[in-house]
Amino acid sequence: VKTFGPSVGLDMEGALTARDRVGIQDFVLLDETTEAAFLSNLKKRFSKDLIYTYIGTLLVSVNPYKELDIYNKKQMDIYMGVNFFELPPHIYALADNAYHTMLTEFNNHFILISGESGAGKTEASKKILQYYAVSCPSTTLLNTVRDKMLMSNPVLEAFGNAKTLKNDNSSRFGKYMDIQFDGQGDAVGGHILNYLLEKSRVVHQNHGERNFHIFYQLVEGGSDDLLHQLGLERGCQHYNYLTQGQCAIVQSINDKNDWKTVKNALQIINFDETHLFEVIASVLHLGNVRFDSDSKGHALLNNNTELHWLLGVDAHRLQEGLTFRKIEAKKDQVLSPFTTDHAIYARDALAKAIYGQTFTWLVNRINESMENKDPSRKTVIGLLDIYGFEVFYVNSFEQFCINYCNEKLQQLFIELTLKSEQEEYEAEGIEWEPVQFFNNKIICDLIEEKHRGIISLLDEECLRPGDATDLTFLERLEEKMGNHPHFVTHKLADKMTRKTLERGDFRLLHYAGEVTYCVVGFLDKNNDLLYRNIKDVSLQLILCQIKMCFRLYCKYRRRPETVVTQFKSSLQKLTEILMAKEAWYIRCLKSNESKQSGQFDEALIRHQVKYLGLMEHLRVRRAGFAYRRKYDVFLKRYKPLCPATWPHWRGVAADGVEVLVQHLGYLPDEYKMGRTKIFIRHPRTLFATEDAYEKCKHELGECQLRNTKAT
Ligand code: AOV
Ligand code: MG
Repeated sequence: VKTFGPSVGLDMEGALTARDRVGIQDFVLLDETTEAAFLSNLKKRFSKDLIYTYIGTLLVSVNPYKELDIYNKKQMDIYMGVNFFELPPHIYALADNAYHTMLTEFNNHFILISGESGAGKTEASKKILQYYAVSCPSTTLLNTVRDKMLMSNPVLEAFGNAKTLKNDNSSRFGKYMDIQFDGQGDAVGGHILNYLLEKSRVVHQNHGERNFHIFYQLVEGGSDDLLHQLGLERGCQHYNYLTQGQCAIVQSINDKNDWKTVKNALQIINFDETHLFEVIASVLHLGNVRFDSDSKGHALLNNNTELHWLLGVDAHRLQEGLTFRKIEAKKDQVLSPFTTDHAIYARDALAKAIYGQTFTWLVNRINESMENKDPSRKTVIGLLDIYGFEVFYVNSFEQFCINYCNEKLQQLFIELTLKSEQEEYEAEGIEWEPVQFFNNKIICDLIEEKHRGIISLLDEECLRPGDATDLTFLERLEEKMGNHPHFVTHKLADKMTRKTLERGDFRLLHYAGEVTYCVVGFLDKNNDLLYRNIKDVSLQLILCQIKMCFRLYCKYRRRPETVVTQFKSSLQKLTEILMAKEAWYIRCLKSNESKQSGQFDEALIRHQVKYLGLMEHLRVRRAGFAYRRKYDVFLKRYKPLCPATWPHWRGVAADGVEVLVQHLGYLPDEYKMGRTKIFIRHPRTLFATEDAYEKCKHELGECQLRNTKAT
């Protein structure tokens, strides 16, 4: 059971007058729960580089876009094992509390980190991992597990993150990492589940965006020998797959240095990297394969194409796979020639498949290296860091999946916060009035409901033989969803703008804002099919290069489930994993759109505060009882305030608390005695008590107080 309530933190930030200086460090203690007061407090703290604020046990974090000197060993030591409310809010405090609760209660936890693209989720998850790696007790043996856990980060970021318009290091895959601890609190292993990598980025990047970091790191940072061995030239300008976004070189990114970090990390995880980079190089070479067309319009490989760099692949088969489709007619196999468009499509599909498989393989290898070899009892803390909600000028299938995922996490948050609050009151025998939330279940249903949701319609179109296209999918959507309050049809848009719209898009009113999705590519991306003969080639390539486990590919022999349906079931499984654990929340806010330090864009932040449901969360926290604390903890802190409890209370803690609060003059309506905790309705009651405690502390002297506490 958590033994803390809202943080008062007077110890570090001085007496209550500090509220004016640095704001309130727990929103629960704000005098009024208006949005204006909320924002003003956040802004005040942000201006002092205080990026963390609590709402009870939830941590709100505002991206500072600059390095703060608050993430070092010294800070870690300060937070280790200290009561949550006694120090200024920090991500270490949350990490530490989850850890100690896990140890004392021997149960599983997870930390849900949410917020839109660029809000600071990945940074937050790294800080937490570092905290556990550095602060937990250690033995030499286990250090290797920790190193591997830490090193998995730069590797996965290199292969799974990329520069987007929203974030120079944007996660393009979802990641859930279990950190496993033994009974002593030693980190003994780790396991990663990865979710839907944005593979389309391998072959196409929008203006101002890049491919995955690893490609640039390799061609910028790789040694002459390595590049020579892989048949690569130095510099990204030589590669089609690296230059479409026209921003291969970015100021904020140092590919050469990052290359060193990744190489070093790969060594620690014990990788045979050469083979890995052969595959990466193959993708770059593939991207440079060009096609001409013959007099009949059929695709021919351009003369200058050097297929031998696609190491391990029979050049003839590859050429055939890229320019012909193999059709099986009865017992015969017929080769049907491609147009150049088809050939490009086949080439890109192959590149995406190779990269996607390599990524999966990489995650598996990292998991093997972090595996807990000792199966004795263990508990876990799960860290969830997934791509945040994103809206671009043009949004496609990828954004649809990413934003759907964020709807699901918001849904989980709503259910768990409401549920846990309700359960706590119930468990403690306290009556309460629930606060109304906007429940985004309606949007989740719109997307994922069986037989009726957008995903079902999309799959139906994907599986329908004949003339299904992206536009027929759109027509079906309009037909079935036209009246849904969160689906905007063109017809409606027409009426409003009085323009004739011939757009291939639909609009969803997500919990976090409106997004217009362009349907072009939805069917293809959802099918994610590889022509059969190309599939054989890619299998051969991957088997040769990284000796990939054959099982992985065998699954694809049957017609696979569509991409979005696989994603839907993986999210369902994730929800189940999370629901079985105790939750901790970090809500990350993006301070401005231009990635500038010191800029607090009030409108942008207000919007996020709204859709993240922070005000409602605060109200729920305050509606019943803003503050709660276990009897023994409450008594331990405030017992000097009452002669009957000072210096010792010999009876049951609950009785001591009752005597204490009677003495302090708490009115009957102001507090409730639960089964194990005291619940206090208004923060001001606590403030008064805290004030009295501060005064008393001065009078008694720190020393005497501490000695008596210790006994
Ligand atoms: P995200 O994970 O939430 O976006 P990141 O964690 O990658 O966002 O943060 C984006 C950038 O903001 C980082 O690269 C840092 O430059 C800066 N930043 C974030 N948090 C901090 C911090 N605590 N201190 C200093 N700088 C920070 V996305 O993955 O795009 O949804 O998909
Ligand atoms: Mg991220």
